[in-house]
Parts: sequence; C-alpha cells; structure tokens
Amino acid sequence: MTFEVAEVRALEILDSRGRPTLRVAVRLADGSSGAAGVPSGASTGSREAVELRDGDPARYAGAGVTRAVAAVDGEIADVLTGRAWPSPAAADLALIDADGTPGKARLGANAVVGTSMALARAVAAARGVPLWRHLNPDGVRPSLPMPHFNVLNGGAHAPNPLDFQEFMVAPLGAPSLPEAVRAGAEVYAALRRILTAEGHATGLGDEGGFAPALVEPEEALRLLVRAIDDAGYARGRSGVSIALDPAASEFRGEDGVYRVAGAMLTSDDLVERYAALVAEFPIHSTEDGVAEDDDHGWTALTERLGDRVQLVGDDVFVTDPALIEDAAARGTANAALIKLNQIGTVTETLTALDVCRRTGFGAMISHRSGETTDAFIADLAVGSGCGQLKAGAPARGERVAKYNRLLELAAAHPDLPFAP
Ligand code: 2PG
Ligand code: MG
Repeated sequence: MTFEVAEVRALEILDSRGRPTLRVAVRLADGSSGAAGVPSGASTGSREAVELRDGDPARYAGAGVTRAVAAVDGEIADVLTGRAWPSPAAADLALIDADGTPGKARLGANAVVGTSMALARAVAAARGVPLWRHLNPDGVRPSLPMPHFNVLNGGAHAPNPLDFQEFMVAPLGAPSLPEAVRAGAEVYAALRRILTAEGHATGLGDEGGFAPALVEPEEALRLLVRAIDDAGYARGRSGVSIALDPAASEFRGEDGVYRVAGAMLTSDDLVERYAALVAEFPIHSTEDGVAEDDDHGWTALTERLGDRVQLVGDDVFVTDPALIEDAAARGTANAALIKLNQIGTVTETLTALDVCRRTGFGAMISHRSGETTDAFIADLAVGSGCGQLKAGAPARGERVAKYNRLLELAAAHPDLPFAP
C-alpha cells in the first residue's frame, strides 16, 4: 500500500542499562503514527550494523546519541518525507542507499533501525492492522513463539566470574503460551529460593537473570535443574528444557584458545565439553557455542551435535541474510538468532527470517541486553511464525514487556498456534 511520510522525529532516551538510546516517531500524511525504542547489545558481533554514538566524553562517557537523533531529524526525515512510497521495503531500501556504508555507520544503525521500526508501526496503523499482522508475510502462518527465559546471567551481562553468558529455560512441554510464561516465572522463583537458601547473591544481571558468583557452567546447570524440579516440572522436552548462549567470542583469546573457568580449551576441547553437558543436562539448544571467526569450531560443533541440538548462530550471522544462506549451504549450524538492530532495518530482518524458512534453518527472535519497554519483537515473532523468542528473564519491565505482549496476543487470538 502506498503511503506518504509527513514527519520523522527522534529523541534521546535511556535504555535498561541507563545508557542513551533513541526513540523514533513517524507520522504519515494520513495522520497514522508509530514510534519505536532502539535496543543496544553488549556482546556484539564484529560484523553487526554500527551504532552512531557521539563520542563526547563530557556526556554519558561518550555514549550519547545526539548525532543519531540529528541524523533522524535531518537527513533521514529529508529522505522519507515529501514523496509517496509504494511499500515500507522501498522506504527501508532508500535509507540503506542514503547511508551508503555496509554497516549503516554513517547515519547510524541505531537511527536507521529506529526509523524502520517506527515506520512499520505507522504503516500498520494506516492499514488498520496490528503490528504482528502487518509483519506477517503472505503464505506464512503466524504463531506464538516458545519463550526462552534467561534466568541466570554471566559473561558480558554480569560482573560474576561465570564465562557463559546466558542460561535459559524453555518450557517445551507447556500446552500454551500462558502456561509457558507461568512455568518460566515459577522456575525463576524456585531458582531464587535455592540461591537464597545456599547463601548465593540474588542480584540480577543485565537481562534480569540472577548473577551469583559461580565459576563452572556445570554449577549453574545443576542449579537450573534443581529449580525445574522444585517448581514441579519434568526436565527436558516434556517439561522445561535448558538453552545456553555461552557467547563464546567473548572468552576466546587472540591466540584462538577459549578460557572457561580458568581452563584453556581448544575448539575441539570446547565442543567435547558441550557434548558432555548435553549428555548430562536437558539442553536442547546452544547459541554461539564457538566464536564467530572459528570456522573449524563451527564445523566440529555441527558434526558432533547438529543432529541432536539446535545450534544457533548469533555473532557469526549477525542477522545477515547472505551469511545465513551461506551457512545453510555449507551445513554449518542449524539455526539463526534474529535481531533487528544487528542488521538495521525491518525489511532485511524479514529477509533473514525468509532465508531461515527457505533453507530449513531454525530461527529465534531476540532482544538485546540493553532494551527499552518496546515490545516490537513479540509482534515480529508472532507475525513471522518463527517459533522461538528470547527476551531475558521473566522479570524487569523491559523484559516482561515482551512476554506480556505475547500474553495479550494469546488472549486476543485463541486461534494462534503455540510453538508449532
Ligand atoms: C546475545 C544478546 C542478547 P547482547 O548475545 O544473544 O541476549 O546479548 O545484546 O549483549 O549482544
Ligand atoms: Mg547471543
């Protein structure tokens, strides 16, 4: 449907870590409007689209985004206003062209993705459909995703000595989205009780999971399994299962050696460690098990576990349709993490999801460690029917905003299938 943009405005706001980010608002000529909050990562892939930050040490230690705000209010508004667009994709492509750099570094990927998301909302409003329907491609069945709750944080998201970044629980056996949310929250509560009883700290990491001073990943997994038991759920696919995001690029040295709890591991050693973890614990998925530039490790990991475990690529694919397509052709990994701000527009994100569908790759839509209360990704997960979403712990406003949006959609549309 054709639309005309009347106004594009940005504002510097704070994200969940207290760092500046953008809120972008778009108004169309017909009066429809939409706004979006831009997320920001901490463990970023080297090929991610590039945020524009001010670098002025006198403001927010250099992290201010007034230049990105100015790019939205100036150049981006100039590109988008005063002409008719045949589709949101055409407008996104014009933004990519106007930026002219591979990583959207000139205008700022934060400026571009915020505009693209706000535009999607405005066009959905103009069409008179909810965002998830607007994002639903022709011929694709929308569905409610299996939530992956990050209940225990380490790595770049917490100050504890735990090298693995994310320990998630996914209620694979839950009969419905509301029951899955309930299971996630009950396991989270059980984990808090266990940590308290054992004298561990119950302070939270950046994604709302607990951040006790554990060292070995096995210690964390033992606690998770106990929490699943204590909450009264079966372990594994019939109840509550575990997913890991070690974010291995973060603990691999320049020498190519991984450091886990003080041990020095080659990629083959690390793959064997995962094989042992998968044998001992109910783990159905690992993400970034090896580093983004460890081709040998990705091949070894896929050969060793690819038939049993979902192997998600995050830093290695950075939501880039071409990289996912290439990995699918080579048989490396078997799923992709999907983050809007990693690639920088809604259109490219939808293309990445389309590549996953076409190649048989799994897809998991993801929040960032720095978030706002914007629940765009919940609608994206439902509209794309991709089946999986990770949005942090079932706690903290910016995380529960996503799960609460799913609850709202589940209640409003009882016909939506759950994690088909
Ligand atoms: C990840 C993400 C989200 P960050 O590694 O998957 O959990 O973390 O946003 O810090 O990149
Ligand atoms: Mg990751």
